[in-house]
This record gives sequence, C-alpha cells and structure tokens, in this order.
Amino acid sequence: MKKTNLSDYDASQVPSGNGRKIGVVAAEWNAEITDALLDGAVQTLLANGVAEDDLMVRRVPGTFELPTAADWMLQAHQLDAVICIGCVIQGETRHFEFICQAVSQGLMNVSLKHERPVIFSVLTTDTFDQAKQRSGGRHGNKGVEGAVTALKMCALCE
Ligand code: DLZ
Repeated sequence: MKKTNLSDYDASQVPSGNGRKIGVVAAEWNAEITDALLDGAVQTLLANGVAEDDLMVRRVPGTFELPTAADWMLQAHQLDAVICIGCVIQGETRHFEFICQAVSQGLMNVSLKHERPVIFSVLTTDTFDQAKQRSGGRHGNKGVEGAVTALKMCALCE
C-alpha cells in the first residue's frame, strides 16, 4: 500500500490567517504525541499569517477535557476557531470508546453552540506507533492538518 504524507498542503490554497484569533488546546496525556501535534499546528498557523499575539495556547489533563476547554475558550475570548489536540490509544478496557465517543460528539456540540469551527485534531489509534506516524511520521502531522482546516473553515464563515 502506498504510504502518503497526508499533511503536504499547497500553501497557495490556504486562506491567510492574518487577523485571525485562534485557540489551540492540547491534552497532556500521551504528551510526546500531543506536543508534536501542537507544534505542527502552531508552526502552520504562524507560517500562514496568524500573529503570535493572536494565538491562545492552553493545556488540559486529558482528551476528555477538550470539549469543556473549547467551550470556555470560545465563551471567554473572541476566537475565530479552536483546534483541539489529543491522542487516545486503545487499551485493554472500554475507556477508549467512551472517550472517543464523548469527545467527537462534544466538540461538534461546542462548534454548533458557538457557531465557530472547532477542529478535531485527536488521534484515536490502536498503538503508540500509529500515533507516532501521524504526529510527524510517514502519515504526516494531524496538527498541521488541523491548522489548515481551521483557516479554511474561518474563510468559509465570512
Ligand atoms: C484515563 C485516560 C485513559 C485511560 N487514556 C487516555 C488516553 O489514551 N488519552 C487521553 O488523552 N486521556 C486518557 N485518559 C484521561 C482522560 O482523557 C481524562 O483526562 C480523565 O478520564 C479525567 O477526566
């Protein structure tokens, strides 16, 4: 099977982030992965015109806390979008299913409530290696993709 880097993007097709205020919130669980995703997202936003002062970066303990944090950030600040970063790795219990279900539905609810893009940059993998490959490995970096998605969605909202 051909392995492609899913984070290669054409910068000319990405709307400028100039003047956009973007929140980025990342879970502390699986920090090696979420740090790499956060870095990918922040670097991509800066490279596409978002000013450092217009970036609000926050941390939460785990992926499960992302919807609450996104809700608070949108409520308290004039943000155009929030990128939510997490990594849930399948274990031996059903915890994985509960977290993934709650977070995907929760982020959608927050997005619809605030009428702002809330981006799902959450890896849900069977293994740590699969997460590595999607946070700067051969399958790209989902943080980069989340940043591109946020800017495209902001432009769509205008
Ligand atoms: C408890 C837990 C487990 C088992 N696994 C993960 C995980 O793989 N990734 C993650 O981001 N968080 C995990 N957590 C923590 C929950 O997200 C949450 O922080 C706690 O259940 C407290 O609400």
